[in-house]
Amino acid sequence: MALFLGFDSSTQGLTALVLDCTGGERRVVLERSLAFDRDLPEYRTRNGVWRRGVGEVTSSPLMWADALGRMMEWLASERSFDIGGIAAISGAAQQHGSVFLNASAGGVLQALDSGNPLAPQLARVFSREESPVWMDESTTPQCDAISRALGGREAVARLTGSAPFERFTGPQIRKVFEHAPDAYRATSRIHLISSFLTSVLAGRDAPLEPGDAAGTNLLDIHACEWAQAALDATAPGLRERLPPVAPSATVVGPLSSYWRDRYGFPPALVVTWTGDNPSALVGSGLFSAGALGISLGTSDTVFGFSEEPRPTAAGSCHVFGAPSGGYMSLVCFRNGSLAREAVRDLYGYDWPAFSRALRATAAGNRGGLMLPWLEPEITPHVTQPGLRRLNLAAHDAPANVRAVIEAQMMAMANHAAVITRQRVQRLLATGGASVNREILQVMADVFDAEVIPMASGNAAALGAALRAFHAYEHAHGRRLDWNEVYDGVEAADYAARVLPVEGNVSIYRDLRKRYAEFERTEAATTAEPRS
Ligand code: ADP
Ligand code: XUL
Repeated sequence: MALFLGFDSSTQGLTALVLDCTGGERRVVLERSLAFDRDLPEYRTRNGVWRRGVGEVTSSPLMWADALGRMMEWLASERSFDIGGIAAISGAAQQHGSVFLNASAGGVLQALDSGNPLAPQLARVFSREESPVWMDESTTPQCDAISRALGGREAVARLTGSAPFERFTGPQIRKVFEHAPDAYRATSRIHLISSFLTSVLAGRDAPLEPGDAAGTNLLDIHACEWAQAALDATAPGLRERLPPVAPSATVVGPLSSYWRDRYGFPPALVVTWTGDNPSALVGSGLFSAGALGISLGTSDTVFGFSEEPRPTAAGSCHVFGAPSGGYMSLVCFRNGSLAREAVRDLYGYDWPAFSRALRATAAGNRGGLMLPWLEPEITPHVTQPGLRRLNLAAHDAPANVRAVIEAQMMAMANHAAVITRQRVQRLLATGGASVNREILQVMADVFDAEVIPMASGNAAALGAALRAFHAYEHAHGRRLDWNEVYDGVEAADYAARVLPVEGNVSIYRDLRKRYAEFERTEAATTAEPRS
């Protein structure tokens, strides 16, 4: 039996997915999630995070490791499959967040005591108990300083694949260096969440791979190595604090003896984790340009594969390494699921009522528009949040439901136009909200493209299991082409595909321009300009 275990450590929870690849099969045999707020209440997170000072959003690295430990324990107790068949393990994690470890971490990870639970043993390895996450907006001064040191936003984008962004790891590290110099001095290793969790499984310090490493503003996107000029512009002594960058298919080692002795896991190969978006690219089977992926999770993201990096400082498009080789372009929206939930809750709806409201209202919403910036927005850059309406009565509940979804889809379609010059005819939808057909109908109509929902809803976890499989084969001398890796995966649910309705498409063609204008005017009056 050849089983491959993929994790997705996302903003609000952790998912595990087991893929059976025995004899040419690619069958998902198990998928299970836990939610941080509900299942690990002692960490007191809300939607998986802590909101601190102005724009500061952090979470607990100990909680992420603890959740992984609990999931491993649950997998070991699960009787529907044999953990002895697990050949390799990989994962995906929310991007950009940084984990600051002190000098004791390496030794502790190597010598974990299998007689005791994980979390108490890890409690003292952090030089900072809180990790900034991708929702953090507090580093505009650091972005500006890095930008100045490297010759402007355009120059940073050309070098690292992205202009400096508040949530990216480099600006976050610079802030720690400036505001907590003692903690910075006490830090021997700064991991991304992905490489931290890889290290916890392998019991040794893991490298980063080019997908997630590109979310730092520190990687030379062309050479796939740390860019010395960017390191110098960020903080002193940074190179020795960062993990090395290795190819995406790197096997870090066997699962450490802690997991084998405590729970009876086999010495499965641990493969470098990547970011949730690069992993979703793989899980969506996007190995060439053409279709786009859309993830409707805590963040909403639009992404596509590209052979060449085409970084631009205009807008919010990022270039990351694609784990399958080549590159990916991505645009990220902060007001995703939590904005949909906020509007849903404002009108006392549940999801079925939310969907009924979408069905009961007409495309174009009779010209009513909303800017759903309940939190500061990444795309476009908005620092002063607030829900804004145009030709839309606040008391009209169904129209407001339609307005939030139309706004999100029009923003995605407008801003994602930079990803590809071709007309996009197919969208692969994943993430928690992709189960909602009414939302997918608006997506299809706004993009004028067919929308295929992913069968599992979690392309990132599937991508992780596929990366584990690919690296395992590679390690055994079988260099599988990515299309061979993916062949047989029933990832996309073609039976549930949603087609655009011609009459609606033409309505959105016009409305998208009006939305862009409304967005431009409001963003200009509410965002502090970046230098
Ligand atoms: P992440 O991985 O970013 O933590 P998920 O992709 O798991 O998030 O998505 C979780 C979100 O899915 C929830 O916050 C919820 O808003 C959304 N969701 C779940 N069911 C529905 C539904 N029927 N319609 C719309 N959104 C939904
Ligand atoms: C991407 C981004 C988010 C996080 C959380 O740049 O910030 O999508 O990866 O999912």
